[in-house]
Amino acid sequence: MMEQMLGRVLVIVPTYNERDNLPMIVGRLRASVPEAHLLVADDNSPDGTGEVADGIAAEDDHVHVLHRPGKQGLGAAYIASFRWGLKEGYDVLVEIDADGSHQPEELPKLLKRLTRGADLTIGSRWVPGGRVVNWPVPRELLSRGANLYTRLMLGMPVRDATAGFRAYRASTLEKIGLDNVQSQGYCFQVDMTLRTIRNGLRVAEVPITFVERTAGASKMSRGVFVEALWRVTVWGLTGLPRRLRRTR
Ligand SMILES: Nc1nc2c(ncn2[C@@H]2O[C@H](COP(=O)(O)OP(=O)(O)OP(=O)(O)O)[C@@H](O)[C@H]2O)c(=O)[nH]1
Ligand SMILES: [Mg+2]
Repeated sequence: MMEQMLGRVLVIVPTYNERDNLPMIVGRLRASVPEAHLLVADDNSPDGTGEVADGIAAEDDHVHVLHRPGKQGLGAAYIASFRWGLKEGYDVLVEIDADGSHQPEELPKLLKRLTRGADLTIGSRWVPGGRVVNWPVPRELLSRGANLYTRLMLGMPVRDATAGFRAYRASTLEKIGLDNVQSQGYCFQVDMTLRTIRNGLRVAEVPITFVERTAGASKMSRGVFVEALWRVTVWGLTGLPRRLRRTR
């Protein structure tokens, strides 16, 4: 019913060395949103995740694989996947991590919110009802602090702009345009949120329970964090005249 209202849904799963997690996440997605198609976007993982994905796709016509030549960052993997999905005519494009942090069982909630008048829905840790399981206090403080800084610098009414569990309408991606998106990592998520809002589109946050990965290694690095910090600062400062004009 809900999927009839939304049209065709593509769930994009970016992977880099997620061999132990991929079969689990694909199985849970197929159970939770049976009509949706999946696209695994693998950056030629040295651990053979790409071959694992090919094996799954060979057995299941709802699963597709986009092989990329090497590790080029999360943003680049998503941009290439969005282009693939738009060309194939999907109506909704979903982002979800492969490591189990985002629970496929919560995806219907995000999709449902899209049908109730949103152009982008974000699975949010930092709205009432949102939770994080198994995070040490410093990690939580870092995420909360980064989101507070982002909100203040950019003047966006979004509590979890760095979140990577999202559902976009195809029309949203078409309107904001995918050319000139340079950001990677967390910054990619902030960048896309800002572009959505600046195009006058509606962003809705839905509370989720985020579960820290139990298998495989993190790809979060100091570089990813520093990129987000300096880009948000630059956007904040260059956007300041516009915000001042608006409040006057
Ligand atoms: N294709 C592709 N996927 C990536 C790249 N970097 C990260 N990923 C995937 O993006 C998702 C998020 O990366 P994580 O390493 O879990 O980052 P994180 O959630 O901030 O870090 P943890 O909390 O430690 O898990 C995972 O599914 C990764 O496999 C990349 O360069 N290319
Ligand atoms: Mg993760």
